[in-house]
Amino acid sequence: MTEAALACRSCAGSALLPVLFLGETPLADRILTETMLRRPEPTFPLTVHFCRECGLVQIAETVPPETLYCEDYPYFSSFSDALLRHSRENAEDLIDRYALGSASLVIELASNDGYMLTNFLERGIPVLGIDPAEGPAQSARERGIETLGTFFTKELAEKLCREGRCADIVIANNVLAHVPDLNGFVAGIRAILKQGGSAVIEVPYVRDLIEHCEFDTIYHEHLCYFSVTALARLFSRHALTLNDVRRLPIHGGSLRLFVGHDSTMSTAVQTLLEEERSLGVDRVDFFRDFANRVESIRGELRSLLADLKRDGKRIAAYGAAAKGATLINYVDIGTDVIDFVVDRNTHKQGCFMPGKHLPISPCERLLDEMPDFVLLLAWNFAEEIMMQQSQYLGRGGRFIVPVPRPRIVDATETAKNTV
Ligand code: DWN
Repeated sequence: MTEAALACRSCAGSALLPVLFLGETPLADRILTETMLRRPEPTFPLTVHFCRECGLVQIAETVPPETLYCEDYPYFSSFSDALLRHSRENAEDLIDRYALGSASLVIELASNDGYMLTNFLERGIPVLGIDPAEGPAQSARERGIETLGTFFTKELAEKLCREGRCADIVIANNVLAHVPDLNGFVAGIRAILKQGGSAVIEVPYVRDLIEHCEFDTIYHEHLCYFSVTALARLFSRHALTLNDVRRLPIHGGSLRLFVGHDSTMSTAVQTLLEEERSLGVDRVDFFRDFANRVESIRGELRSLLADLKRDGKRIAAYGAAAKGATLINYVDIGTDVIDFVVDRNTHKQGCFMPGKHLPISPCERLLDEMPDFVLLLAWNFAEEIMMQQSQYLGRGGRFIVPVPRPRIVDATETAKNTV
């Protein structure tokens, strides 16, 4: 059963204002097998709120993490070359920036299949992974990365420190938004981080989400949607400081945070805080018209797909992504419109997407069947995917990119973009 948060997940304030309701939706990463199709599929309300006291954007419902990150959690980070490149660059930068070596310890929270820690291990730097999803955790162990198959908590942090395993670097990419006990998680980071160490945390940036209308990145795994304003307040509550920050293009726009025990705050942090104040990201009005823009995208995409189907066009989709599940269920795109979805993740092939039960196939099916259009559900990897599918484009295939507004991309446009 879920519980609706009646208090802010960060400051515990009661001034939560609703800004968007995406309906009753299935769990976005709950890919279904044939057998699971025969059982009722759980759905949960998806309601976004803004906290007027600390500025945190968050969903009200909390689905138990044990339900979300169970044995067959299907998300494996290593299926994206762009993400692997992004992670390697991040690791190499950290090794240089903090002069990491054999006497250092890098601990990653939500280490998935070891995609990130492997870059440190190859350089002889001791690592430890922590991830409750057994499938990805086992993949990490098979590549030689010690991984604790559990959730990160303050208690675990204190236990590791008692065992002499405090961290020079704590990495936490795309996990801070996922934890129900946000304050406990940050208190754990404070406990496990050595003096002079740094927690390097990546989160999707709520400013990009709103400005580019990335409503499909809202689903039950993502409990929070962070601004620098809300993050600075969260860390200071635990005697930590947001020392530095960088904006990144990954996942539709993210922040890389550098958090530590010392109280310095870089110009980059001050600048983003000032920009958020002038834009109003720390006030509910910034989010008010978001719901209207989401509704107009829904209408435009439904009309475009209906027109194409009326013209006898065959449409597939690319990327059985969690964000894709939000999109197809909120926009109501079923097997009457989409014939199949392709995805490189072999754990998802042969299964079905949540809610609309779109069948998932290997990517080769695109060239085998040459659908006229492909709805790009994994739009955050558009460049990588369109390069990979250049043959499909070259044979006249076209992609439909759904956000920030639905648009058709063909070989000529991708050629222009690669110039
Ligand atoms: O926070 C999260 C984000 C960071 O990643 C997690 N909760 C779950 C996940 O969300 P997602 O499933 O929307 O993420 P992706 O990585 O955007 O999903 C991409 C999908 O597309 C994956 O199923 C893999 C697939 N893919 C592919 O088939 N061919 C991806 C690439 C790059 C490709 O070339």
